[in-house]
Amino acid sequence: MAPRQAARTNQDIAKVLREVGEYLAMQQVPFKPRAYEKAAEAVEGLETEAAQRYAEGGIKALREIPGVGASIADHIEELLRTGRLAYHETLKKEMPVRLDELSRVEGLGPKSVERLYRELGIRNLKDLEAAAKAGKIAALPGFGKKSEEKILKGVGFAKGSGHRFVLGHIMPKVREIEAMLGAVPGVERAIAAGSARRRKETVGDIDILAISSDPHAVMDAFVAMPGTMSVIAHGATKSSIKIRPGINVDLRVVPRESYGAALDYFTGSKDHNVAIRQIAAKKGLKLNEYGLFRMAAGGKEVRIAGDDEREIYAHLGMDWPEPELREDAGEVQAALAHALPKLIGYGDLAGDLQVQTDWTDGTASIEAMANAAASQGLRYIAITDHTKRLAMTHGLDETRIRKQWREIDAVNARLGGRMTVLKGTECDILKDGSLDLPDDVLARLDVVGVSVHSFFGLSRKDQTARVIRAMENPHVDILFHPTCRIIDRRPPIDLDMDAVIMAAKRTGTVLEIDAYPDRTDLKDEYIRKCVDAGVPLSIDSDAHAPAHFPYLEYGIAQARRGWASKDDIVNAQPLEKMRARLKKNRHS
Ligand code: DGT
Ligand code: CA
Ligand code: CA
Ligand code: ZN
Repeated sequence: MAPRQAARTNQDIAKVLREVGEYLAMQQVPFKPRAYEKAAEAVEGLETEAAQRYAEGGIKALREIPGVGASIADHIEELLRTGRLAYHETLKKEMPVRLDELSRVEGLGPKSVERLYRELGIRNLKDLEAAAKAGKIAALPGFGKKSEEKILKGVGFAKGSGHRFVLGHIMPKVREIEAMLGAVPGVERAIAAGSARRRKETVGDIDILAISSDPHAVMDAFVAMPGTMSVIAHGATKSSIKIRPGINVDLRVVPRESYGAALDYFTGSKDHNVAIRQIAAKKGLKLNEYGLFRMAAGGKEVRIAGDDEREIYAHLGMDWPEPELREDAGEVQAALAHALPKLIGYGDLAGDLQVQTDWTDGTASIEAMANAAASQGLRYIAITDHTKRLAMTHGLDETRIRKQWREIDAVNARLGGRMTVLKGTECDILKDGSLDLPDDVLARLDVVGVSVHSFFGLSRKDQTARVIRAMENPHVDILFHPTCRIIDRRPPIDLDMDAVIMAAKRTGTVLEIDAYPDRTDLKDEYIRKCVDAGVPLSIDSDAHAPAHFPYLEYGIAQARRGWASKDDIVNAQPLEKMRARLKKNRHS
């Protein structure tokens, strides 16, 4: 076997753990796959490198990572010490498929990967594409023509999407770069443009703009930045580097008089740029990354705007569109008609309605989570631990959840009104759409969230019926992470989203925007449909540790990309107003 690269960074470790989970899922081992998946997520979400934790606190520090139990901590130790994991290699030998490639194909779960390998010898994306094109997959019992077409489409998607990065994993780095460049002598401003400024859920690369009186100094500092893997170009006004974890960063130094035009141009999107350039052309103006120009007599170009982005839009007769809206999805027309939405602001959330604690798979106590939320400026949280079907998370049954209520009462008494802790649940939706807790328990909760954690592969018809049945339960307030997608790892479940949105409207069920970085579920286009239909939304962190509350930012970003305003988001409202908008209180 080819020598493995040392698995030392958090992302390397997460990748190996995730693959172990997927191999186990192929072997139809129960529960364990999700435990590995959870551990992978936890490692990826760490603020410090696991290697550093281990160096400082040994195996004990690894066991303290949220969702990492003793045996997985041993695995991480082995990875850190030797760069490999024998268990992973054994599993891989039994099933020599390129999981990193195949798991990116939408609709292709571990069980299908296993069958395709066993029956057709498919090991990688290339094999898969060839087999699909030759009609071999359609011929397999249980697959058929339709799955084959879906797989081919998924292959196309996987080929194109392999090199994008989750916004929430990259934003901390973006801010670091902005701060680092901003501190270089001569730099007046350094800011990220591109998809990062538009807060797209994934970014292909990072585009930074700077104004500086000493471009050489900025460029030299940039290419010498810590974490640089390679320098692709080092020029006087434009440089490009690759930084860990493998993402490219472009830096352009622009003159002050062009800053607004350059910011607008490099923020994009490309389609938005094309649309506003046409508006400029209709007015007889020329817009490019240097400025907005009018043609004077003798063919001379006269700059009429350029240093300020807002001024450019004003000259075009448009209101300034927030970067999150710039996808040529109607914002250009709305800006011309002075009818842009007033988006929810980044500081507008009052509470968080999905929080896990150490009663299940979270790392911290109810009180510690409440204090962490308070320090982020929130006024209330709902404790929503998993229910018993998720046995590996020690999901709560009736007895334990009642016990938890007493603890919540005690915590509330100690918090003295600084923060309110609500009694909630993340109740499992069973295969038939019934719920994992009895109605009389649900009736006593402040916030009932429900979610799918199993049978991801049901047909669209069955999956949609299952989810809608759960939403029809009069005690159910919120559908958590509605599509269950995990970016680059798990395709969304097959739901008829229009039907789900209609059901939400009809039943008064809130749909969640789960802000956990690689979930960001709902995605922007569905949020927009909810906003248009008047379906209430929540933005929740899905925090499993005190450090996860800042993830709310990515949920807000997604909401803004979906044109949501403060009024669309139930937990942007003060406690009593939020409560009044939950189903139980609207209907009883
Ligand atoms: P990404 O990096 O794939 O996540 O997406 P962006 O939007 O950051 O795209 P990128 O990095 O290729 O380019 C940054 C911006 O530069 C883009 O949003 C708009 C602008 N831009 C790039 N190429 C073109 C082009 O050919 N025409 C126009 N009008 N704008 C462009
Ligand atoms: Ca970019
Ligand atoms: Ca770029
Ligand atoms: Zn969940």
